[in-house]
Amino acid sequence: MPTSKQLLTSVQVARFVAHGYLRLDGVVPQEINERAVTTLAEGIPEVSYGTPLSGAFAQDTFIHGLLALPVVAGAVESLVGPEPTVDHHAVHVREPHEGHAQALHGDAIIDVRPDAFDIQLMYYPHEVTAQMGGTLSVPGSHLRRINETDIGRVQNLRGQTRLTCPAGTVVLVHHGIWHGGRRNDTAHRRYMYKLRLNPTVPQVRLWETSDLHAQAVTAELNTYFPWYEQATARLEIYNRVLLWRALTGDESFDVEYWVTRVSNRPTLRSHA
Ligand SMILES: O=C(O)CCC(=O)C(=O)O
Repeated sequence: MPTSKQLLTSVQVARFVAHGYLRLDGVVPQEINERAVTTLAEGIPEVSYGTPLSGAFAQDTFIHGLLALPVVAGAVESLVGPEPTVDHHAVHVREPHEGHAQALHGDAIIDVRPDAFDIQLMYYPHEVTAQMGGTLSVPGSHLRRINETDIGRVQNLRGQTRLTCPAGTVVLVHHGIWHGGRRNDTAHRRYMYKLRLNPTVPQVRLWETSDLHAQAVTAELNTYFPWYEQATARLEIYNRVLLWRALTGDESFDVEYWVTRVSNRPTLRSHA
């Protein structure tokens, strides 16, 4: 197993910017998964808002082991930098035969920061099957800003994904993603551990950037999702370009002409 952290590539970060999440299937060893299930059932330690991540969790906790995995450490650092702080963490349970699903929502209040985002690490220590109430999320929804359960009455959207995954799966999501726990129709509790992290450094080129100008980067940023109407997708592409400009520091980057067109302010350039 590699021991140094594995930073993301530009294509992977562009995919995160377009989809609003990054999936790492089955990356956590079974030994950590087993400790996690025990801890999640018993309760997790309290952590104050704003605690530096490096000192937040004792070495003997499953959380420390999870975050030390090179693939997890590298993905986290690529998105929020080397020394993020803990916003909060929580255990999310879908109870056996609970009978209802959680409403679709975005976490916390409307958040329109153009040049920063938080990530939420969602960790599933056991297998999640289709009947177990996996987290529903809507790819590409994270930049269509909403306030908490504003979209709660929406039951289904084309292209939504309902997570099924092997034990030891980690999903890193942009704070704005629309999501909700689904109904658990099995006789077993479904656990998910969620950790929100705040960046403390500018989120500029924090990943492995050798492929920064690859055509695949633009292709990722130009992804359309089924829930967009053809015309409204343009707003999503526009917002992604703004985020990509912030993440790369490249103020000239565009997809087609979406941002360049509406940035044109001849009056501000005029010396007349
Ligand atoms: O339990 C789940 O699958 C999702 C729960 C969640 O993310 C939330 O309550 O914000």
